[in-house]
Amino acid sequence: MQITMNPNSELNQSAVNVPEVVQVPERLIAEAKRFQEAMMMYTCAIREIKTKLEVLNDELSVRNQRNPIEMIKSRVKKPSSIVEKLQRRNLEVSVDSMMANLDDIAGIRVICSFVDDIYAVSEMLTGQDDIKVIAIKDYIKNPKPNGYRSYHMILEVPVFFSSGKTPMRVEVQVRTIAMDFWASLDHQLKYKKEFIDSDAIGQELKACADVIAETDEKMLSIRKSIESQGIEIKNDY
Ligand code: 0O2
Repeated sequence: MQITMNPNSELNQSAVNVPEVVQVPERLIAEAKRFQEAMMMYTCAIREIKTKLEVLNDELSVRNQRNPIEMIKSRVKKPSSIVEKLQRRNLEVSVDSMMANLDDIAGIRVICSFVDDIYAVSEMLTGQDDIKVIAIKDYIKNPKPNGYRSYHMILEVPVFFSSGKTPMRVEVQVRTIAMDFWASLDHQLKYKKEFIDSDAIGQELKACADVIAETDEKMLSIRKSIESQGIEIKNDY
């Protein structure tokens, strides 16, 4: 079958108006490739730390019949958040600047059952001889004024690529299920703060954070009291 085109048809007119192909500068293509490569490297660094955490959890669950880790979540920071953070700090927006200045491109969130699990897991991880601790912020012993609680670590882990060993930084946030529940909702509600009485809401959120912290403490003391009676605690899921 042969298809013929009317030169005056609308379809043909729009084909005539197709814009010329835009030439993307070589420099931009090279930077985009470097960005893609950097993201791959951060993803691999996440995998290294995640494996270490999973090994610890498996070992402890066999030894103690109880998993200290409920869940592990991870993400690489979105390009828009990277640009926003670099601009907020008045830093150059480039791949080199991102890698030199931002420690939270790779992020892991570890959700533990009890508060003492947070410190046990964190110590076991930082005690490994290939892990370098860059910074620690204990927002559990020193909660943020808004009530935020979590244990933050910036760690450096060696990742072996074809070109050799590269130290990569990963932010690890460790918190209980209850702290995670609060932080997740706080994160959502923050976006609406400009439309509401943020002072009153802030106080209510802080009050919730304090109740949650108290509950975490109570749950830990209940577990200890059960253990002191020689009763084994199991979490099978
Ligand atoms: P996202 O989307 O979770 O990655 P900065 O990163 O410059 O804002 P700093 O001192 O480098 O601050 O880091 P800090 O204080 O250790 O906290 C960084 C991360 O902790 C945040 O990342 C949040 O994930 C979490 N966080 C800190 N404070 C709060 C809080 O009040 N509420 C909640 N829900 N989370 C908090 P990002 O990059 O801000 O966001």
